[in-house]
Amino acid sequence: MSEERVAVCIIGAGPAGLMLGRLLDLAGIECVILERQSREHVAARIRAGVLEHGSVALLERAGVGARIAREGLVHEGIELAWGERRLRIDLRALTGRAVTIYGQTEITRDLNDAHDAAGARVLYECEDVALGELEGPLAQVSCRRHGREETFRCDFVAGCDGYHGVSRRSIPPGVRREYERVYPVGWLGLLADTPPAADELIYASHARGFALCSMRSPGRSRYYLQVGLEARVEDWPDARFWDELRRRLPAEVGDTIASGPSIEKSIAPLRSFVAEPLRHGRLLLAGDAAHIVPPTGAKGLNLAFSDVRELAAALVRALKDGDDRALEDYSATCLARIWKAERFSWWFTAATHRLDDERFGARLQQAELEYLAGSTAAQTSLAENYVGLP
Ligand code: RFL
Ligand code: PHB
Repeated sequence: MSEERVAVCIIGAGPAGLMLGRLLDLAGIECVILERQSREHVAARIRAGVLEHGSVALLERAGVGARIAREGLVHEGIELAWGERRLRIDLRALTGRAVTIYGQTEITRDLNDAHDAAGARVLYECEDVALGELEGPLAQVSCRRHGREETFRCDFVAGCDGYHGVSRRSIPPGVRREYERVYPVGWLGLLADTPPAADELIYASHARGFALCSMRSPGRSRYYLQVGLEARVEDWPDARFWDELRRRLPAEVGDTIASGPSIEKSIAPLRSFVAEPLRHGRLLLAGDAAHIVPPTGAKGLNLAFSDVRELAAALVRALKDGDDRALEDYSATCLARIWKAERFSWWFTAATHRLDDERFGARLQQAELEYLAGSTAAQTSLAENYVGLP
């Protein structure tokens, strides 16, 4: 049994926790990161791919901007497709901004390398992490690691432990309000070392369900198919995936798709979720621990980074200047952005996925896409949300 005092105890070493740790470290604030999984497990999770300008800028500020500047793919537009129609949304022309394609696996690696170089404390394989005394003069976080009980006493706990973590559940039910929408579908993702279908991402709406053509590099593609909640990865051998993908894309795209063996395949259910408030006493939630968006808008990681940017600044003010005002505003400041991202992610999902068998809904969807095709105002609205609201 050991007991230790730190300023900030961060739960979770996903992008939110690792980034917060970097920003605090650079500000000279002592922190420790406790992660349930092994480092290898966290590093192997294939997830986000699209970064807003603000997220790229935050990587730079955290001292890990060099590789994304070299290897990130800057995309100035995205494509929507339905039937044989293709519509390019010119992000640059409509907003002056672009997005960067760079995998979450690479972000995790860059942040971990920076933590290693700085000698930061990122503790993996922490079991039974438990939070206590959140409303007392010092919070307490305990866990078991390699058979040893460890306790941390801290000024603040940052709950960056994702949707399934313990932090959010440490807020009493009477204080916590949760808002949720569950969709009757999931995304089946496939990663392959094949050249991408096109130069830009293609979001395809089809009677058989949504499909997305994305990428990680000029030689590595990432594709997604809308599937039912009963779908299992074993039911989707590669050949079935490639066949289904081709059927959901305009023929001129489908006919040129280069297929190949998958490197990874996984299914994620779609969900919209927000927990309010983001603060309870000495606990502050950030990232997926507080909110989930369906991946259609590519907002999850970007939202996690904007939470953490606010949180780092607020913690620095509280711990260095004794000024708690930014911490008091933290929840409301973040929730304003979170709900806008929830709205956009819900809208983009509803406009492109088959969510029920209703014929009326299918016709509305078609009208939505045709309205977009004919209206610069509608395209600007999509574009400004996609590149990230200020
Ligand atoms: P994470 O990444 O879930 O990390 C949380 C960490 O906490 C650990 N943990 C615990 N540690 C200690 N004790 C406990 N009791 C713990 N419980 C959990 C976990 O092991 C984990 O390491 O949350 P974080 O850091 O908030 O990051 C959020 C992002 O990962 C997520 O929002 C994005 O991946 C969402 N997302 C996308 N976001 C984008 O911005 N752009 C995209 O293009 C994009 N594409 C996607 C996505 C998510 C997807 N899936 C699989 C859900 C595509 C997909 C398919
Ligand atoms: C991805 O490349 O993983 C990706 C791209 C765009 C999205 C979601 C995921 O909207």
